[in-house]
Amino acid sequence: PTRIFSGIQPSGNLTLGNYLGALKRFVEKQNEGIESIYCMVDMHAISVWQDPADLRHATRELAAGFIASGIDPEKSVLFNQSQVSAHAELAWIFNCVARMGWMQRMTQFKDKAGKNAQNASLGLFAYPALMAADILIYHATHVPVGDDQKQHLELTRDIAAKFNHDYGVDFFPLTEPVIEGAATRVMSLRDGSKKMSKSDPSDMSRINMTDSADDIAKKIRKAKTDPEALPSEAKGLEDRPEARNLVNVYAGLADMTVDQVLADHGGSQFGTFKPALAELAVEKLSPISTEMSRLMQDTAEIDKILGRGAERADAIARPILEKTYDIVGFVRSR
Ligand code: AQP
Repeated sequence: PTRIFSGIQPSGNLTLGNYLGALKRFVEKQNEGIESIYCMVDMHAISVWQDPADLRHATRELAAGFIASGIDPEKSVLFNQSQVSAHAELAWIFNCVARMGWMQRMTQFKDKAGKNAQNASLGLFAYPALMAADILIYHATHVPVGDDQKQHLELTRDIAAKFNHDYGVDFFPLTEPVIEGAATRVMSLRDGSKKMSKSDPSDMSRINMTDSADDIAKKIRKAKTDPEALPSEAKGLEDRPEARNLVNVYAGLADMTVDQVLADHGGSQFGTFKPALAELAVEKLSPISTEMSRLMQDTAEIDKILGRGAERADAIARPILEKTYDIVGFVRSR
């Protein structure tokens, strides 16, 4: 049977990249009736230092973002990672299965650790093993993610395969990534070669889900572009990363293909296209941010939802962890 797992880090404001690459997809999967488990991965977030009060706030606001985007906590399982200890427990097993060399190849670690990798946390290095545990503790078959997570998903399969091989079992599934839609990699508004990211120091590089209509319009107006008009076909965007990004975002927000967007807007200058994009972005994002702030007025209710979600998640994870411990040879006598 198909079971979906995915997560988002409460490491800052939710961005348009997180929305188009992840959240919007999650809602579609839930509404297709697929069993879905969605997690605020707070344990991942602290692989880079987080102010405790900010982390608490970001976790609740992220939960509000899920619900405001259309995740129904009755249909889907919605919780924060640290409340289900099986994630951390399975991660230890996977730390012992994964190889140092595999981790050293991870481009996200190289990007985030930067030049001074010796000073990065051990947790940041081991991040993909915890991510594999997040997924495999539920025997999830599919993981909807943005394009940047492809390599981590391959590593998840490698860990599952090595565990199965080392212990001579057929226990963990080889999970498939689901990378769909027109905007699987939304780029920075300031630099078409960099991914739009919560942790980019420049707020002008991203659209936050909580931005006001004015901020959204301003950021799109100031987004870096080239001086050419839009082409009439996708292939005309090949060497124009900034233009391609804005068209992809339009397509993602409007549920259109890139070719459909260009059929309508090919030949337009950015002076015309940017306001159209800003209007569309405000139309799609404003209701979500309004609902997020409404939900954030009652954080006790959010905590209750996360607590209930954690209990449901734990009920699925615990037996899989027990079975894993049994396979590994741990004595269980209490
Ligand atoms: N720019 C993006 N375009 C499309 N999808 C994206 N995702 C992130 N950025 C983009 C997808 O969002 C999900 C959650 O990501 P995450 O919070 O686990 O971490 P991340 O990928 O590292 O995202 P950020 O925003 O860049 O956070 P920071 O700055 O804290 O590292 C994933 O499915 C991801 O693919």
